[in-house]
Amino acid sequence: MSIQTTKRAKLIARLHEIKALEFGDFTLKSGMKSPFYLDLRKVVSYPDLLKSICEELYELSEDIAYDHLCGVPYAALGFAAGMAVMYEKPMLLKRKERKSYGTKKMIEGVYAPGDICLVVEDTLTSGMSLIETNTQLRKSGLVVEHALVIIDREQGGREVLEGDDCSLHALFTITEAMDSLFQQGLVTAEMREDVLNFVRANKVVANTADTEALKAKPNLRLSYGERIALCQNPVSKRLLRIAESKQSNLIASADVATLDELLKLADEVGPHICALKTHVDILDRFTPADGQRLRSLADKHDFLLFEDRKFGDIGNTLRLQVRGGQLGIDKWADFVTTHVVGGAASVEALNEAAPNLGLVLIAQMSTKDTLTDENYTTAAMKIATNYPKVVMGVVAQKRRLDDPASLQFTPGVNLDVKGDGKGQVYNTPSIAFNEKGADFIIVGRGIYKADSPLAAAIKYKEEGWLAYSSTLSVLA
Ligand code: S5P
Repeated sequence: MSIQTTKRAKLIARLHEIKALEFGDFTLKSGMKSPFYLDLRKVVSYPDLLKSICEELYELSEDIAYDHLCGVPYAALGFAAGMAVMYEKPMLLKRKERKSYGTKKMIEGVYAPGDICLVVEDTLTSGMSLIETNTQLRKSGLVVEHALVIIDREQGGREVLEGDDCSLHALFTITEAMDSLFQQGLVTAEMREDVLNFVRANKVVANTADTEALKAKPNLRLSYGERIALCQNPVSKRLLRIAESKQSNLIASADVATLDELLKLADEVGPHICALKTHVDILDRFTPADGQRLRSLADKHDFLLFEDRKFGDIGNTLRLQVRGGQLGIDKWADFVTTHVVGGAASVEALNEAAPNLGLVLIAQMSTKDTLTDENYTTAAMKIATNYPKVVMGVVAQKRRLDDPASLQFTPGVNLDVKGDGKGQVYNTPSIAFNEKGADFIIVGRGIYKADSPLAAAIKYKEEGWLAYSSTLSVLA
């Protein structure tokens, strides 16, 4: 056994000894029964152990360049502070709640925009608290690309973090911890099996090992979190991550006439949406600099920018349109719509011109007498699945593709009216999810024309989440 292995084995044994890792019959906060319980908060009472863990975490981070450390509150504060003192690394503190007086700062400490922050967490389950910390740090202008955790429970958090562009570095996976305890005679083979079976059966999100199994069960409606691992497009991963953490599948379509109205609406409904859909060519004025103002709001409230440009031309023109012109779409948008009337070549041309933009294909329109018939829609959906790295999914009214890696965006959603007298056909969020196979609903006038766009956004968010939740299958 190498020195390295011995050190790690001792560490896990000591965690077991102080009952930071316990086995038995436990009832979790959720009411669920668990054969083990992990509480690394206890470690602060054992300076020797705290020091060893900090040493190990530091070793794990040796190849990562960073300016600051930040622990996810509260459990990881001791570890981040320990590393900061031992290795003279500046630390930042993230507040759990915003101060109600004074500066209202969420991040305490001295830093500059663009500084790199390494995040530290004790245990990783769903990854949601780490993501919340990453989001706050990024909103404050810091760059977050890596996270250190002590124990990864292997319940899917790694994939959730991937969707947040954050690489995970874990001291132990729960499998490694259980193997080591078993080899040291500290747990029985049966106990090890019980724990590993429990984590496998209780995935918060799917991990990569489940990918094939999930693909083999195409009729299951998977959660947004589970689908993060299946999607190859990085913008899809981000969108799914936001949907899961904000519990919102609502895309607000901000078809307002002026830039000022657009910015006001984005700030108002921002906390409740996963993306803001724009038609910036209908605004009274717009330059790429205004795109950056939208970008700041998107970062502030954690939503993506979806420019509904509906491209539809030959490759050369597409390249000029997406990169040039007065709108500079590729400088600020996260994803865009495109018609595929020009065939797969349009997808390739757009991707070549703007490789970071996610593409959503218009496979089927919501209008009464649309020309997107069965054949067209099927062909468009085929193109979507043929380019999984580039295409996020389709705008459609009916799911014909059972590929959980492909997202369906469904417009034509309104709770109050059935149509607009100009061809638009409306359905409720419930019909969109239950009958039309939507993954995300797009709501325009239902929100921006409402007396209170904020109240309307909350209503559509809640209805959308309820409808989505009722269609979920449990991952077996
Ligand atoms: O088939 C479609 C495709 C799109 S992207 N039907 C649509 O209505 N849309 C867009 O969704 C449309 O351009 C508008 O921006 C939004 C619907 O707005 P609403 O006011 O009718 O909810």
